[in-house]
Amino acid sequence: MIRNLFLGLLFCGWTLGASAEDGSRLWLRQDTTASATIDCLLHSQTLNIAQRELNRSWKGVPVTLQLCADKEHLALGKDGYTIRTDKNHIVIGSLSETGLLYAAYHLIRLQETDIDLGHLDIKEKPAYEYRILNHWDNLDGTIERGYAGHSLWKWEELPDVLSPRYEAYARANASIGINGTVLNNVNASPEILSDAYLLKVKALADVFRPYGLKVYLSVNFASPMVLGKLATADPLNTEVSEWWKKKVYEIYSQIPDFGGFLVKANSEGQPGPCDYHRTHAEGANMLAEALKPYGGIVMWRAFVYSPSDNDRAKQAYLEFQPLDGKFLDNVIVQVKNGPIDFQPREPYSPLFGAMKHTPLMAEFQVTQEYLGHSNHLAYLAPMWKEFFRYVDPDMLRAVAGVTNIGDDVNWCGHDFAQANWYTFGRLAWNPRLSSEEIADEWLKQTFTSNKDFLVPMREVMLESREAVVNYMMPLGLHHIFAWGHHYGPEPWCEIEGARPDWLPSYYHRADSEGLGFDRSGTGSNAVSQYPDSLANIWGTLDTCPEEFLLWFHHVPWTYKLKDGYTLWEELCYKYDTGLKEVRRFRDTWNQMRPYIDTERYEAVAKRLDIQVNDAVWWKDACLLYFQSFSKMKFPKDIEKATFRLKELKKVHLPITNFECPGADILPRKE
Ligand code: GCW
Repeated sequence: MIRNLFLGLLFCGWTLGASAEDGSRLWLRQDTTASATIDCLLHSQTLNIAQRELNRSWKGVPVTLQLCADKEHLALGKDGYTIRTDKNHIVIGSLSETGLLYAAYHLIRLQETDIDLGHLDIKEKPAYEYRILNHWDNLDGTIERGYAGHSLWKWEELPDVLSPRYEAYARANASIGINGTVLNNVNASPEILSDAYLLKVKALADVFRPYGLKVYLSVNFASPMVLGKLATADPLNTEVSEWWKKKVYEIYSQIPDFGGFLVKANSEGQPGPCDYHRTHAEGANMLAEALKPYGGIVMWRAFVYSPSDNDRAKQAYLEFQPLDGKFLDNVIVQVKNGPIDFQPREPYSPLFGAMKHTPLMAEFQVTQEYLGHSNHLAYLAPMWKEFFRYVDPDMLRAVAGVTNIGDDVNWCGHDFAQANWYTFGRLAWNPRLSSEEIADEWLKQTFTSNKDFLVPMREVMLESREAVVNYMMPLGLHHIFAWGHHYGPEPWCEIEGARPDWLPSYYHRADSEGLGFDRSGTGSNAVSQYPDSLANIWGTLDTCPEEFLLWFHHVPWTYKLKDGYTLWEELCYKYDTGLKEVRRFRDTWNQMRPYIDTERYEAVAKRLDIQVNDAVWWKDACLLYFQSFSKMKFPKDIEKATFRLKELKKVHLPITNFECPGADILPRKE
């Protein structure tokens, strides 16, 4: 009853919301004046949604939805589909109902992005079977590294009350082909597997199911001890494996299409098989055996590092590579895109390509933990495409994205952060799409197709990630963030007793000679984990691409770069360029007022102001600090420092997960 009431409100909200531009409608803002004929002989929840979507939006010729089990559609798999014009009529075909739903969204997208609809002959097959969002949502409603409010999941109200946003969430995901969601943080509370929470999870799974969205859970490896009161969580102990089997049985009794488990084990203090001198493979396989009879999978994270003499960038490889071929076939090892941790720029993780006998999935971070939270405009497609330049998409079994979604009205905090959710879905479907294509699609649907808006804003989006790299960590610098919140700069940060690999100086290694982490043959030799063809180039100072220079080398301040500038000068120019770029983004945005609604215009403008101030802060903090080592003068043509190092060292942001004041707490100078 309550559920129906909420669903009623939801659909009414779709209509009522038509003129409000608070960002809540994401890229699904099509109006509702459609009147086309939509035919479908069959009925089911999923097909009804597909029909309803077309009924309310499709303005073209009649459309027929057909389930097809012919050779062509069998080859396209369960999520694939065809869309074809047949005389004055469009036929959509798929092996599955979900495929038809995806096709319906595709057709609407074509209409909304002004594609010629005259002679459609489309064949689609997703690159990956698993296209999964990872929520780092805690059961108390907070979100680890979440910057768009509280968790969407109202655990205290579930399962009785179903927020209308659950269905809106599933709909948005289906519209871009995302088919799985891990509901809870990888730093997992065992409580998620309790009877009470499983009922809540089931309630969500029931809402998501018609949209083709499966539910997965992060599990705590010590759950048998905490929930089952066993004396151990040793994966080779029979009582332990029986406990998991029983738990998995309970889950599937309630959620027959449950997707499986995501596990962070023996990483940053989480329990795991290594606590019992077992390997990651032994831990993963024990869970995989429990899930196997039901078709469930284990996504086992390779994000491991411990304080040791070994370069952190090498550790995941050292631990996982020897386990290649030792995982059961329903285990997928989930590897972050880079070897450290979602930095604004990292080379790809060398594990990709080094585990030929193990299914691997890439973990991208959609939430901007290291790219200005929800204050900075940073379109991440170019970053993920850079990864795919080195890692062949066909080598992966799946992709995961750590989501940026919270209960903010516009879902993601920054209106442009919605583009990163959208992009993750589109690239998970087709990693060969270009950053330009995706930006274009998103801008047209989210704002307007007007060229005077589209062209300049596409440019801003495409340049935005490089700008962040420039004003935060150019030339291969990494992890020089402030302690804890990872928002602002703190390259000087020293905390007594802290793990060295959590401190910026571990990464930048600034001294009177130069700057950067020597990972070449003369240093940690992390570069040797890459194929020889790359290792030779990256490991040699003169041939290393400048974007990775300080990642792989400790470079003298006076070393001459390709453009003739010294390292010191180049560093100065990069920070200065980053700042200028963001100012340009703000100026461009300021001219966009005529083309869009005031509400979103103002919201973005406000955040761009913060971003400009933050870029000043980054530039001043890093350059003034590094100058204390280089002892060299600033080039005359860069902008003068606004702040003094002394005053910047005193800045401690009162940051919460929900809102970050940005450089607003600094004396505002522009
Ligand atoms: O980068 C670190 C984050 C942690 C996160 C961890 C991980 C969920 O700062 O907040 O924990 O990565 O990926 O497990």
